[in-house]
Amino acid sequence: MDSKRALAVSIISADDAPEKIDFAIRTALREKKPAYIEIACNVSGEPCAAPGPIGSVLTEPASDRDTLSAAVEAICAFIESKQKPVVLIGSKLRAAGAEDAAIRLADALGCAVATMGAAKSFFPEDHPGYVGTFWGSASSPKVSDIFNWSDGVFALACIFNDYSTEGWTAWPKGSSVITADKEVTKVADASFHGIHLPDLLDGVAKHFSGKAKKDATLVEFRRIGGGTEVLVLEQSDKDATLTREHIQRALQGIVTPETTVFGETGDSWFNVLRTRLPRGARVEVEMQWGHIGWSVPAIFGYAVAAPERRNILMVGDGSFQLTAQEVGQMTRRKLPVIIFLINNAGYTIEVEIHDGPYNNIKNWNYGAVVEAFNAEAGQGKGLRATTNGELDEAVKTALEHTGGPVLIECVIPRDDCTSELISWGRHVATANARPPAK
Ligand code: TPU
Ligand code: MG
Repeated sequence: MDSKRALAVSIISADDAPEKIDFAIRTALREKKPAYIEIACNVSGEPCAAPGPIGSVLTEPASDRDTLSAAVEAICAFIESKQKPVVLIGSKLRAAGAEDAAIRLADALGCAVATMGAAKSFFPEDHPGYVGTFWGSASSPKVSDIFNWSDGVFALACIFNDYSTEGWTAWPKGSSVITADKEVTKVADASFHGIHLPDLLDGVAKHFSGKAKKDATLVEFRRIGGGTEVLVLEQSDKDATLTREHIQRALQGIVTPETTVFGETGDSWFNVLRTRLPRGARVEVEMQWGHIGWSVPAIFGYAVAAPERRNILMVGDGSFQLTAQEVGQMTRRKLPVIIFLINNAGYTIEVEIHDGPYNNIKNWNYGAVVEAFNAEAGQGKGLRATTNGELDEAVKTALEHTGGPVLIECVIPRDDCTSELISWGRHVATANARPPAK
């Protein structure tokens, strides 16, 4: 069930309204996906049967015990048979309610744990087993080496598609990989349904706790120098032309445990992935479809629901132009979202995949756009930085500002991007250029 919505129901009579509405709400809660309820306007005011206790909507059926113990046994036998296992965390872990159980599993196994790009922040980065992002050549330093060396991958709630496998070049599959998900767990030829992921992970953790750690991948990761790289924090020249690296440094400097960072499709993905997260900090990215323009309305909704957090958006100029009007909503709701708008004069991610004149966009005065939304009473603020010093000043202003969003237009050259973007872009371009399968 990887579609965008769980289901849709249509209510055309009051008689079956309670049943259909309960079904839709129950499914939305279980699947952690939207459910649509359509109510015909000529029945919307009609009386219907009173609902029963809420428990019937909220209670989850328990894991099937026999299936659970068979799956746990199969996974434990798989891991026992491996000398160099690793755990890979995927983006469906949170919807499966298994973030805490994954920590207990990692504690029990003691092996290296990596997150996929789309699962950034779904596992604590200060955990001793955490090694960084696994994403082919866009992986954190040394992580890809450890995955290549490993003889067994335990893939938790992962989505493997062209983006997340870097154009199918970094796709853990085959007999040395087991996958466990909200819907199905697969070990070799066996598949198991009807179990909750936290129950499964706890079963495996229980088996391994107190035994000798399966920590070869973590020991080797440290041996080859993994996890030692630090973002250089020394001051850059204040008057120098603004660079991507300095923007990254500025972002890193304001990420607290109460911060949520949204990263839009584009080089913003890779900048956000490079950010070190203290425990509690969250990241939201949308790598399933990578549809540009997602992030501005997404962080608006998030900030309405969690105004107490420091909500930061990093978005490219191209993506921003699709949904810029949602900043007006932030202004209306007085939400102090901080927006790093990366103005690199076009679609740089596409430049790196396949360049052409279609990657150019009309430049905007982005700060003025935000101020235009203020009209009579809004308190949105637009700032512009072309040097390192100007960005530092703008960030200070943004942190102090209340009562509305602050957008900082960060002007950088078109080709100033992360090394991950150019190498990932190359791999995806190669995959996209394959002739169609017959
Ligand atoms: O950092 P940078 O310059 O790559 O980001 P920016 O400026 O936001 O540009 C993003 C360019 C981009 C496009 C045009 N990334 N993917 N696409 C293809 C695309 C087109 N339309 C939608 C809805 N989603 C897409 N991913
Ligand atoms: Mg751009």
